[in-house]
Amino acid sequence: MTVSRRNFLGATGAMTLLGAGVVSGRTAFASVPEAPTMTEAVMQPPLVPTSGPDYNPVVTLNGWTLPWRMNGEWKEFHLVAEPVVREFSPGMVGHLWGYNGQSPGPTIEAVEGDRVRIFVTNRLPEHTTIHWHGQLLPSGMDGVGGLTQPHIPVGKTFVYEFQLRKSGTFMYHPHADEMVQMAMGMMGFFVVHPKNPAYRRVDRDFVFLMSSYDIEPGAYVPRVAEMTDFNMWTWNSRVFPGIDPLVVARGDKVRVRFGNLTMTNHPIHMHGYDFKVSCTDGGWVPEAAAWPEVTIDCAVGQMRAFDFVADFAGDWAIHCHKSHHTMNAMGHELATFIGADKKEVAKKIKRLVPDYMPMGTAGMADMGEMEMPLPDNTLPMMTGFGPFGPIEMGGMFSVVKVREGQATGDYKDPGWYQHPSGTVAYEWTGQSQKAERREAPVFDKSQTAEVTVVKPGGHPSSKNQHNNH
Ligand SMILES: [Cu+2]
Repeated sequence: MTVSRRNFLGATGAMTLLGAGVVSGRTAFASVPEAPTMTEAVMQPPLVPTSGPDYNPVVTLNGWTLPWRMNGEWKEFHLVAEPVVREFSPGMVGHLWGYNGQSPGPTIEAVEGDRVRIFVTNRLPEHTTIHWHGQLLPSGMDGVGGLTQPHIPVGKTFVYEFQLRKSGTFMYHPHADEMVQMAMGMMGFFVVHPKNPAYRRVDRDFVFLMSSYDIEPGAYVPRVAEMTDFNMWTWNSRVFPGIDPLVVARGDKVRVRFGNLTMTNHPIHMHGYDFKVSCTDGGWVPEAAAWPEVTIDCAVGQMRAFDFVADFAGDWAIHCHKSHHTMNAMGHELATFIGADKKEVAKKIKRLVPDYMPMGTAGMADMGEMEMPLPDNTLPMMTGFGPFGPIEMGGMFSVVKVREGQATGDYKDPGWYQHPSGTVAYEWTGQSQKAERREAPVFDKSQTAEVTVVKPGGHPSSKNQHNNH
């Protein structure tokens, strides 16, 4: 199989293809294939195979597929582990580690039965390896530094060779100084297509990896020692509104595949449809056993794929159902002021801080539209504007855009859905019923409960004991 160089170079992003592409016949093993690199977080068109077994290539949200060359019966790829600058969403970049210019690295696609030879060059400041998560391969190709191979030293290139024994949904990531290297964004998708191109074939096939970062407002480098308190919840190291929409034509068979390399689980929920869970990193779920869901949880270190037929036109939200994971960096440490009257306190603060504005007394929705000065290189907590106003989301959120007549292979954002008249929720303008409202309970000092404080050590403290006399 060969890469269509023309198709590849016709891509929209700024890609530097350093002499890679088609190499026919046997090349001397001494030559390492060139390592293409990507400089922008822009979704590239699928890399359509022009020879060899046919398959429908995947689309990587805000990403791209790694070109390869044939060398005899080997399909050769070249990954370069290196520091990268990744834009999370317009207005914020992270200084991460990744592969070939981006985090995550480029998606690797191949076909069941292929022999793959993957060159890995280490341009990080420390050693690394790559583990091929989910692949069935010789133990010595499994990429666990110290256990199955020596680590790849700084500046060196190692070669991994194995045959792809089954099709499915996989990923790659380092197995060396893992806490640091994954917290810095080192990971990539690895899709193996079935040998039979008709098997479980879909028209559009989207992939993304979930990763999380702790980047303090104003900073650029993630705090790698963080274990639980992340503030950037990403798909392919992007946050809403920077995540590509999933654009499909009405009637398409659609697959969405994702993997989780964060430190917690993510229940991925899609609106407007029920779908069938079709594949995990363990393999295909037999069609008769694929179970229906509208939310599928993806635990740490797992991959899930679901399929649906895009029968219903519209703009359908797709997001993690943990509400803190659909928020961006600013605001996670806000106190709750719902129901509090902050007017008096605001007057006092304004004497000291003239810009101060009280927020959150009716909820936090006002933050979706607020424009207040932010520190450099950070994003508001909730953001993104739709045709009806602020969407009040961030983080792991995107939109499945199902459109009548979207051309095959066209992934361009078609804009907002034009709802047929009479199909949008509307304001009631007729006569209102008098609403019965409960008053908030009034704090009554005469009803104060008596409390006896018992200190550790056992006996009621005489100081804190309530005196009834
Ligand atoms: Cu989540």
